[in-house]
Amino acid sequence: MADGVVVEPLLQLLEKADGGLDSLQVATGLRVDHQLVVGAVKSLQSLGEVISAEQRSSKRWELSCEGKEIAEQGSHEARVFNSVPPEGLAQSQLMNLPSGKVGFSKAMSNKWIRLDKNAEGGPRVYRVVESIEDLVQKKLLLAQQGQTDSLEEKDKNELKKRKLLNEVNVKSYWITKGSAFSTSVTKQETDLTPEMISSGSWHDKKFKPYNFEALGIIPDCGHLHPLMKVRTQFRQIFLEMGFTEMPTNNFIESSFWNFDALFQPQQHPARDQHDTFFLSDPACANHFPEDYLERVKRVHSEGGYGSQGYKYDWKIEEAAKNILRTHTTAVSARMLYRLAQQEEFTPVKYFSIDRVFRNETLDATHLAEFHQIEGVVADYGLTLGDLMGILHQFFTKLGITKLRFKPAYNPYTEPSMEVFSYHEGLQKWVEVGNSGVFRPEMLLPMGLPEGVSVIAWGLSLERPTMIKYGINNIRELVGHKVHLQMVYDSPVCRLDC
Ligand code: FB9
Repeated sequence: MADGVVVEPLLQLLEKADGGLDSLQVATGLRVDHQLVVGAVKSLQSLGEVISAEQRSSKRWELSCEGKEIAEQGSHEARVFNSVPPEGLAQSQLMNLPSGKVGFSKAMSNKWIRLDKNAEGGPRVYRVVESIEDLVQKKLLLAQQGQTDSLEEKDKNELKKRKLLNEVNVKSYWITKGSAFSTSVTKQETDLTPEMISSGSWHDKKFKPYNFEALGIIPDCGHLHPLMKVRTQFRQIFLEMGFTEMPTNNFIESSFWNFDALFQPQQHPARDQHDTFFLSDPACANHFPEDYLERVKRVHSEGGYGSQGYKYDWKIEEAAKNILRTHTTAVSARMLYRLAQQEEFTPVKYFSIDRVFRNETLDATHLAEFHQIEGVVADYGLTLGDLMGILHQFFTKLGITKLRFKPAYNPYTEPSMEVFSYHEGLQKWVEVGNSGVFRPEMLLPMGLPEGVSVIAWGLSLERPTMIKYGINNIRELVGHKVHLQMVYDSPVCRLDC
C-alpha cells in the first residue's frame, strides 16, 4: 500500500474515533507498516488544516529475532521436552539436537526432565511429567499481539533478560481532526501543465502550496581531494606573493636536468637505484643543449667559475638516463636555464607544486612519492637574509610565525638551511622545509650573469595536509585504501587559521 492509499482509510478511522488516534494504532488497525501511516500524515499535513498531528515518543515492547522464532516454534526447553520419548533419550543424542544445548538446563530446572547418569549405555534423559505448558511461548505470543499490558512486569523483565523481548522507544503521531477536516481529500497537483492551461482544467484543480522552507536536493557533484584543496591554498599564497607557476607536466626527467644541471655528482648516492626510479624504456634521453651540456661536463670534471669541481670522469651515458624526477628542482633548473637564454636578465619569482618520486623505505608518513612545493627567486645580489625574510613571509601566510633556521647540506645549494617551526600542539620544534642558495657551479654554466643569485626553498604538500585534516597515516590520505567518503566529507581548507 502506498501512503496515498492509506490516507482515505486513515480519515475514515479518524472520523469514527473518539478524540484522536495514535499512528501506531492506525498501522495496526490497517495492517500496514507504521512508516506508511507516517507518510500519509505528512501528506495530509501539507494539505493544510485537514488534520493536526503531534509527534510523541512512547515505549513499546518488541520481540527480538529469537523471540519471534520461539513465538513461532516454542521455547528451546519445550522443544527439548518434546524430543524426549517415553523410553528416554541418550544425553549425547539430545545435545546434538538444534535446541539441545540451549534448552536442556532450563528443562531440567523446570523439572520437566531428569538425567540418569548411571543408565546402561551412558547418561540418559527421561521425562518427569506427562505434559508441559510452554509459558514462554504463550507470553511472547501475547506480546506479539500487542497485549504486553496483560503480562506482569517480572515476566517482561525475565523475557528481556533472555533477550527475547526488547523495550524500544517509538516515535509516533497523535492524530486529531483539523479545522478543515474532511473524509475525502482531493489530490493536490504539484505541476501546472500546458495541457491544464490549454484545456482550462486547471480551474477545477487544487495545487499544492509552495514549501519555501524545503531544503534543496543536494546535487551529485565531484569532490576535491584534501591534497588538492591544500594545493589551491598554497598556490594562492604564492600568487599573492607575485610568483609565477612553473610547468611541471613531466614526471619523467633525464638525470641531466634532475642531477647534473644541479651540480650533483654522478656518484652521489641519491642517484642510484635504491633512491631513484630509473626507466627501462625509453632508458635514455637524447636531446640536450649541446653547449650547455659541455659546460656542465666541464664544471663537474675540471671545475671552473672559481670552483675546483669534483674531478671525476663525467659521462653523458649517466646524464642521459631517464628517471622519475626526484624533486621539482629539476623543473626549476629548466626554467632558470631558459631564463639565462634571454637577451637581458630579468628578476623572476617561480613556484611549483607537483608529484616527485623516490625509491624510499615506506612507513606511516612516507610513500614512494609525494608532492613537492618549491619557491624560487632569482635576482641580483640576493642573500641568505633575503631567503630568511621570504621564508618568514611565506610561512606567516600559513599561520606559522615562530621559525628557526638550522645549517644543512644540499648538493646544489650553499649555504643551505633546514626550516623549523614551533608546533604549539606538539610542544616541540618540527621541520617544515628545506632551503638554500643555488651554487654558482649550477647557475653560471646556464649562462646567468655574474652577480645573479637564486634563493629557493621546498616542503611537501602531504605533511601540512595530514596535519590540517588530522590524518596520521599517509595511506588514509593517498592510495587504494583511501575511503572516498573521507574525500566527500573533507571540509574546505583555510591554511591561515
Ligand atoms: O614539508 C615538510 N614539513 C612540513 C611542512 C609544512 C607543514 O605545515 C604545517 C601545517 C602548518 C608541516 C610540516 N618537510 C619537508 C619536513 C619533513 O616533513 C620531512 O620529514 C619530509 N620532507 C620531504 C622530503 O622527504 C624525503 C618534507 C619534504 C621536502 C623536503 C625538502 C624539500 C622539499 C620537500 C626541499 C627543498 C629545496 C631545498 C633547496 C632548494 C630547493 C628546494
